[in-house]
Formats: sequence, structure tokens, C-alpha cells
Amino acid sequence: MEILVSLVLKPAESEREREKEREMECLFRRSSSFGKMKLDPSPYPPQKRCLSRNAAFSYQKFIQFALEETQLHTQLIPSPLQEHYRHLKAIDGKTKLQTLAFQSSKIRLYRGLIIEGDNAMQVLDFALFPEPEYDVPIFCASFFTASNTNVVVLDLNPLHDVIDTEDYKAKYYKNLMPLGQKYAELLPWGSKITGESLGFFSPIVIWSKFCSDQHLHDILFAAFKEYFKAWLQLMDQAKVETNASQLHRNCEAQHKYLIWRAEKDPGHQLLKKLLGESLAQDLVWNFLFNGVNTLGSKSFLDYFPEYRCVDGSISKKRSIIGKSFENRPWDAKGNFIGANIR
Ligand code: BLA
Repeated sequence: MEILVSLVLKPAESEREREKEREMECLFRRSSSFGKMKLDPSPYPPQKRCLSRNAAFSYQKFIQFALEETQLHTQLIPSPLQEHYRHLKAIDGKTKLQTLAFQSSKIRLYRGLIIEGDNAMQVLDFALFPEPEYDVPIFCASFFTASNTNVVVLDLNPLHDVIDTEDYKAKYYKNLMPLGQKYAELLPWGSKITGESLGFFSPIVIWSKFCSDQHLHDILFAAFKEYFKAWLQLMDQAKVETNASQLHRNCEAQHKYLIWRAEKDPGHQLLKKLLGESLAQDLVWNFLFNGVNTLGSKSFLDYFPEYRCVDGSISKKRSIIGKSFENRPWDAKGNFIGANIR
């Protein structure tokens, strides 16, 4: 614990920084699961890892950066979920699963899951959900790494439509288009994607698949840092919403997003394998996509009726629309240039 704190914190140069450091230390102490995370060097032997020339590769530094950066903007309080999901044990007895969960005055849920397994398998699923009084996007980093492949989604997922209407897009993404363009050129578009997922993405989404490579991992980390800082700024500037119908719209938009991911996120198969069916379900519905049982009362089929089977159950298919969008369907100005997604 002491080692972790001293590695994470830079030497203090002023009283303000020292004060921040004390807050950080306190935060780490209270967030017991994250406090137990191992820093690099990795527990896995180099020959078993995906990046033979990158012995330091780990998603831990992403989370550490985010925590430090958030502390400059707001006071994080450990969420009760942290304690509850602290002791996750993989069935294989080897894979490490670590969780962290916080909240703050404007952030309903700040949560992360890191998985470090055999054969260089690493996962970061990190998301920040605003309180419903704020219509800022959801910060989303979903990174899956296996021995020689990476599947990456990094985005400020919009709460409201950014394909057919302009206002939400202009409010949050217009100024961020140059940032999105920069990384869209550095990280290749991950080829065809399901239409349903695309509907949850923004014009600055980084959707990418690439072979493990130190340079691309460095770019991904740089992108993560810039997107995260951008999100924090949006949060800083966000004005509280008091209009009841607008609040309801925000709740419903988050609820639809949560229920989509709770039901259809591609990571579930792996979680089931690692934790068993019931614990994986619990983690998905009550930790990763917490709010799915409280922010709204509609069902998955109310939002996505096209998934209804004849017997009334939800189709097991991941997508009804199917995959398309071979290339990035957004232009540099944020206009949607793909075919109709419905
Ligand atoms: C793959 N994860 C994917 C893919 C996407 C996402 C788009 C590509 C496959 C596909 O098109 O479905 C992520 N999809 C998202 C996100 C949204 C969405 C963020 O709709 C938001 C709206 N990923 C995780 C976790 C695990 C994980 C926790 O977040 C594992 C525990 C794994 N993601 C994972 C794996 C794949 C994947 C294994 C590849 C599997 C596959 O393609 O079937």
C-alpha cells in the first residue's frame, strides 16, 4: 500500500499539491480493492505476454492517471459498490480481477474493472456515468487485449442523438472534433461494427482493432488521457438541469444505454467463463451497469422490440441490424456519412 501510494504520487512542490496528495492517499486507503492492485512489473513472465518488447504494458496506469486527474477537479467518494465487489475470484484461480467504484457530486458512478489473465489477456472496462441532472456524455473505455489482438472502444458516449439532430452534437462534440480526428488518423477504424453499437457512439469514437504493438499502445494511452481530460472539462462546465422532463430524458437515455450493455455487451461470455454464470450476471447488472434497475422501468424489449422472439423472450443474437460501416461513418466536421443505421 505504501509502495503503491509513493509510486503513484509525484513529489509535492507546494502546500496545495501536498494537500492533494493527502487526499489521494486517503482515497487509495479507502478504496481497498484498488489499493491492493499490483503495479508493474507484471506478475506474468515476459514470454507469456502479448507485447514481447513491452514488458511494462498494463492497463493499471490508465486507471491511475484517471484517478489522479479526477482529483484535480472534484472530490471522489468511494462507492458502496467498491466494498461489495472487492473479492472477485476467478474460477481458474489465476486470473486477477480488480474493481474500483467511486462517486462525486456530479458523477453518479465512476467504476472500473481490470482483468489480467494468462496468455497476455488484459481487459480494461472503465466508465463514468453522470448524475441525471447533467446531460454530459458517458466516459467509456472498453479495451480487450489478447496475445496478439486488441479490441478498443474509447468514446464519450452521447446520451442523446448525434446522428439525426444537431443540438446535442454541437453542445458537446463540435469543439472536440479536432481531437477525434487526430486519433482517428492514428488508430485505424476497427472495420465493420454492429449497427446497434454504432448508435451509442459519438462522432469522436475511437473504434479500433490492432495487433499488439508498443507504439499503438502508447497512442492508445495518449488518446485515453486526452479524452479523459476532455470529459472532465465537460463535467466542470456542466450546468445542473432542473426541468423535470429534461431530467426524465437524461434518466431514460442512461437507462437505455445501461440495459443495452447489461444485456448485449460482448465481454459477458468471458466474464461467465471466469466467474461462473450467476456471479458474472451479478457483476454485470449490479456493478458494471449499476443503475439499470433504478434509473428507469422500461424493459430491454421496450427499447429494442426487434429482439423479441415469438415466445416473448429476448433473442440471443448480439445484433439484429447486423454489421456494416467498413469505414468511419463520420466526417471531420462530425457529420454522419454512413448509410441509415435503422
Ligand atoms: C469486443 N467490445 C467488443 C466489440 C465492441 C465492444 C464494439 C466488437 C464486437 C462487436 O461488434 O460487438 C464494445 N460495444 C462495445 C461498447 C459499446 C458497445 C463499449 O455497444 C457501448 C455501447 N470487453 C469488456 C469486458 C470484456 C470485454 C469487461 O468491456 C471481458 C470481460 C471483452 N470485447 C471483449 C471481447 C471482445 C469484445 C472478448 C471480442 C469478442 C467478440 O468480438 O465477439
